[in-house]
Parts: sequence; structure tokens; C-alpha cells
Amino acid sequence: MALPSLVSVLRSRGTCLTAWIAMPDPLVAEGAARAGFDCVTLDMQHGLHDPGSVMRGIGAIALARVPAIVRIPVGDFAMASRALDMGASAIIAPMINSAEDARAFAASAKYQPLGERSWGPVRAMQLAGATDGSAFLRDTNAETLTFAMIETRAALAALDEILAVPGIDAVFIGPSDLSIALSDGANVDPMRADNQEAAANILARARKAGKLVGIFAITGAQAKQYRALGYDFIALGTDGAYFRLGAATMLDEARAE
Ligand code: 3PY
Ligand code: MG
Repeated sequence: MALPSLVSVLRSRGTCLTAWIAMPDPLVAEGAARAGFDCVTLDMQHGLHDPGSVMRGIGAIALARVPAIVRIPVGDFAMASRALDMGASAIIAPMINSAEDARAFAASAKYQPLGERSWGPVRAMQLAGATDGSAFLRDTNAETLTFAMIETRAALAALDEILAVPGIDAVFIGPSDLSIALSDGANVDPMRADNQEAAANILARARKAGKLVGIFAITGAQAKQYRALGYDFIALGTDGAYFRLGAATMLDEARAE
């Protein structure tokens, strides 16, 4: 049975809640995949993942039959191609600040005619149970999603041009960095009113351009708000928080008088 892609999960469920995994052991990624998330994201920007742990993590996530997504390091578009070759279903690229950044990202993630991705998806085809290269080539541009992160003033200024780049399927709002940018470095507060207004503006403009929209939520309550606002793809917390909150809940229970 073929692995579900993020596109197919979005089509069937409307919204996807993704786990966000910084710890590089594949057992952590697999544990998140089996815990009920719609998909699992491996973070190479701020998380501890490297290409080896991404390769092993994607295989472990596949055991639970959910899509794997990779956030690449800033500007490392070669890694976008590699992560897709390893079987990632979508790529999140941080700090996309111009149409030029967006074009470089799309070029690395999409085959011709949308981009310049080089052929070699051996592991991706193996995980997908695919044997016909031409069929895989035909379907892959539509089945693998590119999320351009919008999290700076420059990105806000260039948003419409970024949205117009062929091969960019979606934007993903980084509300922490955006809040730092909008306060000129004064604080980091994703839920600040001006930041939420900016996020709503990005959501509306991306919708108008016919693109999918994602955002990062630190708590379940924030994710619920974002679901109500109609975001397609919501990252919920991090593996560190799942561990900490689970342990705190169990310890509180155990120590209750
Ligand atoms: C941000 O909020 O800046 C992010 O990059 C979320 O991961
Ligand atoms: Mg960020």
C-alpha cells in the first residue's frame, strides 16, 4: 500500500496537525507518528536533525503510515531536494524573504517544467512502493508541497510576489520570528495583537492567491484558534513540550495527596 502524501491527507481531513520533532532519534519521530498526529515534521533549522537523522526519521515515520515533512536550514535548498529524495512529502523553507528566494526554493523542490530538481528519488520510490519512474515523475510535483516561511518584514513586503512564484504551493507563518521583526527586536510574543493581525493578513492574501497556509502554534489552545480561522496546516508544539507536559501531568498525578 502506498504511503499517504500530505496532499492526500489534507484532501481527506481538511486540516493537518503536525508534530514538530527536534530530537534526532528515529524512535522519537516514530513515537510522534503513532501518537495520533496527522503528519510529522523533522526540524533541521532549530532542531538537532542532520541528513542522516532525517533519512532514518522518515523511514520510522513511514512505519506509522503518516506523511513526513522536513524543515530545511535557512537557504539550504540542496537539502530540500535531498529530503524529497529521502521520501519527505513536503518541505518547509525558513526565511523566504523575496521572490528570488522563493524561486530558488521551488527550483530545488520541483521537477521541470516548474523547477530544476535532479532525478534520483530511489528511497522515496521505495517508501511509496513505486516502480514506474515516469509515473512517479508525472505525479510528484503535485504530490510534494513547498511551504515558504513568512516571518520577516521583507517577506511581508514581498508576499504577493512570493505567492506568485510557480512551484510555491503554500506559505507557513513563523509567528515567533514575525513578532520579533514587527517589534524591531523588542520582544518575542506570537499572540501579540499586531502579530495576529499580520498573520490574518497573510492568511487572506495567500487564500486569494489560491495557496495553502500553515502556521506554528505553541499550545493546543492556539492550534484550536488557528483551526477555527481556517489554516490548512498547523504545527503543534515540539517534542520537548510533549515530553515535559506529559511528565509534569504524570508527576502531578503521582504526587497528588
Ligand atoms: C517561528 O515562529 O518563527 C518559527 O519559525 C516556528 O517554527
Ligand atoms: Mg522562525
